[in-house]
Amino acid sequence: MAHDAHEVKKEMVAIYPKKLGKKRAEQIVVTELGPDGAVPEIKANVRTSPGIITQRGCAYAGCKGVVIGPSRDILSITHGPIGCSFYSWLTRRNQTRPPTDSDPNFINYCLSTDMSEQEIVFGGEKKLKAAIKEAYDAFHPKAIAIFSTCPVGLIGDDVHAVARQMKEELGINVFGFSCEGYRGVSQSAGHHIANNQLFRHVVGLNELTHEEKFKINLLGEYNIGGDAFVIEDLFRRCGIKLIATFSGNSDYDSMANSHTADLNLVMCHRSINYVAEMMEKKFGIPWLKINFIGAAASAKSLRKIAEYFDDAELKAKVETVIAEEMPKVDMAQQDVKSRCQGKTAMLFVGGSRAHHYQVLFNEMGMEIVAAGYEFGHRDDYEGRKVLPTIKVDADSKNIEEIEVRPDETRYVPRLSPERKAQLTDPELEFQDYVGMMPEMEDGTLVIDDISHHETERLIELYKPSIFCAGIKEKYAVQKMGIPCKQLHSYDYGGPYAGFEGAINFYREIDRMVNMKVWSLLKAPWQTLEPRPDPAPVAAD
Ligand code: CFM
Repeated sequence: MAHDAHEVKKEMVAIYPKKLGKKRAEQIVVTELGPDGAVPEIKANVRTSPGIITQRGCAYAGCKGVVIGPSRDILSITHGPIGCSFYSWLTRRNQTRPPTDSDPNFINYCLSTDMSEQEIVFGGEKKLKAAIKEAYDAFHPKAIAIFSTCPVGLIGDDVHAVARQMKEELGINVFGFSCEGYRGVSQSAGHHIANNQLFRHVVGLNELTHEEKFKINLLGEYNIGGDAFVIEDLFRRCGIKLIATFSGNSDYDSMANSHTADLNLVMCHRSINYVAEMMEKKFGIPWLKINFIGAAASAKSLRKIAEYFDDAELKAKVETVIAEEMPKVDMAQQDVKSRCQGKTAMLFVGGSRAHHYQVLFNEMGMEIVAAGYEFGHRDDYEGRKVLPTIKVDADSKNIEEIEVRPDETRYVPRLSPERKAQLTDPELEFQDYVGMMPEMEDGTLVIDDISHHETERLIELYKPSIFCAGIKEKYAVQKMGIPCKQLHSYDYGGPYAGFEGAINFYREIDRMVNMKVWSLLKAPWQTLEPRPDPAPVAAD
């Protein structure tokens, strides 16, 4: 398996036409940590080249499906053709648990204006208004969110004007999102659009106060497979008061109340860093990057929170919880290591999990041979320190940047300048994210927006023990004789967060990489003639 990653890269891009090969070569790098902690530059968050078969989704998916979708009592209406709505209906396995059976929970519903030829030609605003009215009469929600699909932008329906009118007419909060699928190069654009509108129309509307000492929000945790339930339980046991999660297992009132917290924890940096930054500017709430994927990472994250609040009692409670959990984790680790040590994994998923899940594989003694994001930006790969050097291209300029100023009455700095100055240890990642690449072994391949051809070549060359991706890749990969774990939906499994989740994950991966069925399959490279070497083309 000893492949030279540089050679693999050359070979992978050699098959492309020259211009495409040059672009892909900038999106494929071999990790190498420089003496000053610098990593190679990667090209990311750029348009996918047509025809290469990408894993990416659209801006509507990022806004409706990812950021707002998991919230249970904001009634979501898709303004667009029925297909957009249908394919965003319960596909993400984001779970929710209303406090009682009589509390609202709209997650099971799928509401759409079912836009058709009539509206495309004569405009859809009338139909949208009628849909909002009908939805209100049926559900009486506190808030209604309207999501724009591609045709809305093309024909010029003004969802924001409709939202304003209906807000006045119904007396509830109604807001729209200009998240047409084409708005950006991937779902990442939709995250930003969702963040902006949540900040503008929800955050800060509920002034409920709390007596508890350690008040936090959890940003960028979407409760896939029940992850948020596990994390909530850890907070409860440590005496940490969770005001709001954006947006797993969340409700409207808690998000509206989130400005009363004293710390924002950022789990998925890619999808929610904008809210963290804006809340800091407007309300003075600092943020901290944490990761509850992996047992060691969970312990570290709890310790970071305790360090931030600098409270002896909290520190002691955190240590008690870690001490209660770690023996079970250690036992499970020992067990799976005996069968998984030295096995290899590849992770190509999203904008944060390709990084976070490396921790779990390492805890099992497994090695990461290649990883990449679908739609991460350079800061997710190289760390936020590269932010000032990122060139803002026309596609990014399309997405609104809200100008935020300190709130006249509600801006309260949570830390003294002296205390802030103490929180500079890079390990703490206080208002910082170090990114994926600095934490990877030298010589590992990092590939942004991987294509189908590259996926196949990687598998043929490295024959990894497991490939992690999503439903679009799963069966293509498995037909090659390699087990594929879905890291978006977790297949039918989870939770994988926290200590309990880590044990679940070890067992699942152990089962998958040691399953005998894979050795009985004949993969194409075992039965077909080897493909001829492509003509060499300069890759670098
Ligand atoms: Fe964040 Fe996510 Fe992810 Fe993401 Fe996603 Fe997801 Fe993901 Mo699928 S918000 S970037 S847009 S961690 S839906 S819960 S699994 S691609 S790595």
